[in-house]
Order: sequence, then structure tokens, then C-alpha cells
Amino acid sequence: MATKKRVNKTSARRGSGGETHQTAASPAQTLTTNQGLPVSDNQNSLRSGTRGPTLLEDLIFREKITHFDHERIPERIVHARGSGAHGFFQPYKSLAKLTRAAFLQDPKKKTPVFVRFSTVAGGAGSGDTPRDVRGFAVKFYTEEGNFDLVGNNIPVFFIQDAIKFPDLVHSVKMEPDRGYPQAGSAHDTFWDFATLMPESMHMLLWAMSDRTIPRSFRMMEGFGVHTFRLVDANGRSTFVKFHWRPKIGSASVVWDESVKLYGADPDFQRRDLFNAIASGNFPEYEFAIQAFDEKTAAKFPFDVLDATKLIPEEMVPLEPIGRMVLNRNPDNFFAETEQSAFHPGHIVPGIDFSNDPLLQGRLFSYLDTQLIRLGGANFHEIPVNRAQCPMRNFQRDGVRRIEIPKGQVAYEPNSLAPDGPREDPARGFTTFPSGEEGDRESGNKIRERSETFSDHYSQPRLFWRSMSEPEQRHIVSAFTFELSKVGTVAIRRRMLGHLANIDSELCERVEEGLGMEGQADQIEPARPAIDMKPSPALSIILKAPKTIEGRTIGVLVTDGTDATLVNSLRAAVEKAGAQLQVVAPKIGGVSAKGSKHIDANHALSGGPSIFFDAVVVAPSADGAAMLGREAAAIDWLRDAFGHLKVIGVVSAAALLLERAGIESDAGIVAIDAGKGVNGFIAAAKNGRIWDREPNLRSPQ
Ligand code: HDE
Repeated sequence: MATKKRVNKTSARRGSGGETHQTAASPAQTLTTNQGLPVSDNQNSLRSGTRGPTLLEDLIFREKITHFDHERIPERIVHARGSGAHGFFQPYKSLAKLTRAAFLQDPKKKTPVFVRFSTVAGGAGSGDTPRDVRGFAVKFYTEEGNFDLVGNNIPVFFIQDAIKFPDLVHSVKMEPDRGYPQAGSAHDTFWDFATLMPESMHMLLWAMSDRTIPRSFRMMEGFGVHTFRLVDANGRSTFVKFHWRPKIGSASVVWDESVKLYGADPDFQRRDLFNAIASGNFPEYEFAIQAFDEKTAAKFPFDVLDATKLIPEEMVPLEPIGRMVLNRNPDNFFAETEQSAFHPGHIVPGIDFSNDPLLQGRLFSYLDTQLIRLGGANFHEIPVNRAQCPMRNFQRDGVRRIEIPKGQVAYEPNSLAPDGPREDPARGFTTFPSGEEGDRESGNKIRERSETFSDHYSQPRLFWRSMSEPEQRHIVSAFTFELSKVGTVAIRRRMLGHLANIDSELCERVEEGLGMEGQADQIEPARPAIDMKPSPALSIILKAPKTIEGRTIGVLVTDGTDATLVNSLRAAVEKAGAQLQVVAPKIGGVSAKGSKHIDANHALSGGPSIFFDAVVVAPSADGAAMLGREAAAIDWLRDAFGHLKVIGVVSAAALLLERAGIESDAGIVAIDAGKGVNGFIAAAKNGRIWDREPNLRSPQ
């Protein structure tokens, strides 16, 4: 989208080679080296004669290039591709009944936050829209230190024990001999590993669902995944699961859209987040908890320490406790987003860990990874990582120390610095003494998993049976697609065997999709699945709000388009909290009826309908005839239809609909009629036309 830029007023001269030299208007504008040396020429290196060799003496050139050569730091081994934003968190009311955490006591208090959303498998330069889990990491800069809630957009995980994490990640990353695929799970090694890990079945169902192709970071839920503890001022502990709920509702794209977006705009989600914040449409999420005590936990038919299990909302309702608003883009992507260092071990008094073996392993891994990635033990001094409350201790030195500690004393106890830092039993962090009441939490040193972790099929069954019909269809299609990319037939059969243990209908539908009827392996479950009551709260579609808030509507125009229609469409779209973007044959825009000019946001060749949540086709009659000869215009319509979008059409567009093979249904809305615009907005608020789908793709 076009943004207004400040026009450069710096004076310029031309050098002897015809190159542009922009010169400083004042000393404050003078370009310098990192040592502060003013630079007189930033276009030419120092050489021996105009056509002679460059001189080693050129300290300005060498400093600039050396710095450039060192611009990259090791990327994160997982979650390398991410986008960040600043904002604040504000509780709705005091949560003193459950926790002493200072940032959860006062509804008037706003705590600054930094959030990083990410994909997991791809490298830092990969695209935004592969089928993948999204990271949802929040750093709260509280008055008692930083609290990092390093979660995902899925409430469960692939594995139960952190010792399996390197195996999981190696299996999904590019295969080591061939160096592909980038950012995708549709390959042999991932499915080989996953099918040998029955504990991953629940997460696989989520991974094959619409959750892994979110429409926007602004439209996805977040989860702390593990069971944590809240601890009150009297030391009483309550188990808790953390949830984030987007205010404008969750939404996903359809798979074909996700594939096309990867090519048309690899930065689709990063751009979406940045533009939303820049234009004042601040993403907002509700923070909610599921709180339960140990006695309740003991009655669940699963173990709350097992990160492959969720607690259905119908069993323990969500209690909303506050909201988070993201209202500021980072000033610099590298300094803030790339250098941000999250760690589940960044905790504050009043919040504590459970013994979930995945969480326990993470407590080691994140600190270790920052040491290598950010070059040493002082990464906490980088502005984005710095606590925003007083920080003092006797740690000293190390690579790239920024702080200049004062004084003679760097140890404690001491008598030479009576005002120096000391421990504080009242305000200090204390670990909840778990294990006191029961004995299940302590014992001999063993490498053995609790047998309460051994039910691998009940919750995937719960998830499958809680989905709406279209969501079930998508899960079947995703399994079919991914397994079709697996060359080793034995791996496909193994997966079918697991699906049979989850739900026979699911298995049959995937078998049919693959053309492998009756080929499922027999897999003996460690523990037979039980039937849990379906949880409609797990479905995105069943709870989708009727809204276009935060969405983008695209309108295709040509010369002669009715400008009044576009204006009333824009007014209606903006009133509903969405934005309108204009797609024209050329980026210079069009001359509308009555020779008014309509500016364009996209040229047709660079503005496919996959960018929009619903579209309007508003050419003039001549314009429609011209677009009828443009493949990009036919694809624009065909894709909008195929991606189940609501399409507003003026009567002049009939020819285009015909060329695109579009048959009228509830999602095709005549827009040049009297109440056309309102009818279009009302239809768009219902979201996609799911009923259209079975007519467009083979049933699965
Ligand atoms: Fe992570 N994970 N993880 N993870 N994770 C990392 O830390 C790890 C897990 C999550 O935006 C790494 O700084 C282990 C679960 C997010 O910077 C690394 C295990 C959940 C992010 C690491 C897990 C997550 C990471 C890589 C198994 C959801 C991105 C770079 C026990 C609750 C944070 C880094 C950001 C990043 C280790 C499992 C979420 C290597 C060992 C479960 C959102 O330390």
C-alpha cells in the first residue's frame, strides 16, 4: 500500500563520475564513522588515481564493510521467521485471590509488553504462510522483572519430554542431505518421526487443521501450553493454563490461498501486522486463564503435566483477566525483533512452573540458545530485553558489557558497601514447595515416563469430533496432501493406522483421499481411547464472530467505473471497521465515470484476490470487455470464488463471471442495486461460503 514519505530536502551535487552526492544541511546531519569521524564522501572509496586500485588505508571503507560483513547473527534454530510489536497489558481487575504477581493487581496499571509472532520450521528468510504452528511469545516488562509467556497458537505440543525436541526439529527441518524442503512438514522425515511418536497424534490433528494457516497474527489465539502455577500472597498455589483470544475473532485462510500467498507476498503476515499498527488498527487480545486446584487436576482423565493434552473449556471455563493491545511497531527490526530473547524461565513472584517435563527442559534450553545467538552473557542489556524495573546484582564483565557498574565491591555478603544489593525474603521470588502433599513428584532417580501420559488417542478424537464439517474436510485434505508428498508407502500406512485409532471415519476418508483404501497398519494403543464430550469451543468456525472488523476488502475497477459506488462502498467498509483497497489495471489508477480519478493500491498484476477477505468486481462495460482478455482478471475472480469469498458484482461484470465459470450462490451479491452495498457488507460479515466448497473440490 502506498504510504506518504517525507520528501528529501537535502541538497545534492553530481560527482565527476556522474554519481549523486547528497550533502548535509547542518552539522547535526553530518554522516560519521562509528568513532564519530565526519565522512566527506560516501560514494567513492580511496584509490590510487581515478582508475587505480583501492587503498588498504581507506579506514572509512574498511569500517563500513567490516560492519556489514558482521550484520547477521545466528538465526533461531526454530521460530527463526518472526514479526514483533510493542504494546501494553492491562488487567480487568485485581487477581490477588490467585496470585501476588504485581502486574496483575491493579486494573489501572498498564504493563509494557513486546510480542513476537513466528513460524517454527522455516529459516529467517522463509515466507509467512506455510502450514506451520505459529509462535506467540509475550514479554511483560513488569515492576518485578520480566515475565515471558513463550507460547504457541496451538494449546498442545508434539512431544511429552524435552529430550525429544532436537529429534522433532531435525525431522521437520530440511532433510540434511538435500537441503529441502524449506518451511514445510510435507516430507518423509517429518512423517517418519511423527508416526513413530504416538504422543504427537493430538498435535498432528491440530497441525493439519486450519489453525496452522491463520489469516493474520491479529486473528489467532495463543496458548501458554503447559500447566503453570499462580501463587498468592499466602503461598497458596493454583494450577493455571494461559490463553490469548483475539478481539476480532480467529480466522484462517484456505490451503490453496496459503500456497498462492507464499509466492504473491511472502511477507503477508508481517506486512499485515505492521500496516495494522501503523494505521492505528491496534491488534487486541484478551488474556484468560483456566484455574484449577490439584484435587480437580487429579480427577481429569489425563495428566495436566502432559503437554500433549488440553483442558476443554467445557470442563474448566476460561476466566478473562485482562487485555493486551499492540500499538507500536518496532523502530528497527533487527535491534528489537531479531535481538529479542524470550525464555520461559523469565518469571515473576506469584507465577511458578509445574513439573511438566517439556517445560522443565525448556527452562534450560532458552538461556543456552541466547548465549550463542546473542554472543554472550550480557544479552539482557540489549534494550528490547532489558528489564524496565531496577536491576542490580554483583555479576560483572563478559563480552559486550554495556553497563558501567560503580564501586569497589562485587561480592556479597560484604561490609564495605552497606547500601549495596541484598536478598529480600519478603519481595523475592520463592519456588512453590510442590511435592509436599503427595509423593508422586519425588522419588528415585529414574528415566521413566509416568503411565498417566500413555493415552495418545482420546484427545485427538476429541478434537476431530469437535470440529465443524468444513473444518473436518480441511483436516482430511491436509492429511491427504501431506501424506501424498511422503514417498515411503510404509510411513503413509503407519499414519493411517494411527488415524484408525483416533476415528474410523477420519481414517477412511484419508485412505480414500490417498487412494489407499484398507491399507492402514494395525497399531496397538498403549491405552485404548476413551470418548470425551466434544468441545465446540475448539472450532474456529463454530465460534466465528459475524464481523469484517480488521479485514481487507478489495475492489477491482477500470476506467469508467462508477466512483459513487466505490465511495459508498469505502464508507460502508470503513464503518464496519475494515479497509478498502483498490485494484486497477495500472497502478496510476483509473478515470471513473464523470472523469473523477480513483487512486489504486495495487496494479492487477500485483494485487491478486488472495490479499482480500471479500471482493467487489466493479468494472464499466468497456472495462469488463477489456478485463475479459486478461488472465490475471479471470484468475482474480476464479480464485475469489474458489477461496469461498463473498463477491459483490456490478451487472457490467456478468461477462467476467461467465469467463471465470462462476455460478451464482449466496456469496454472489449484486452490488449496483439499491441496497447492494449493505447486502454485500452483511454477506461478508458471515465469512466464507463454506457450502460452496464441496461443489468445487472432490469430497474428502
Ligand atoms: Fe521453543 N524454543 N522449545 N517451544 N519456542 C525456542 O529459543 C525449545 C516449545 C517457542 O519469538 C528457542 O530463543 C525446547 C513449546 C516460541 O524468540 C529454543 C522445547 C512452545 C519460540 C527453543 C521447546 C515453544 C521458541 C529457539 C521442548 C510453546 C520463539 C530460539 C521442550 C509453548 C520465541 C530461542 C521468540 C523458541 C527450545 C518447545 C514456543 C531453541 C527445547 C512447547 C514461541 O531455545
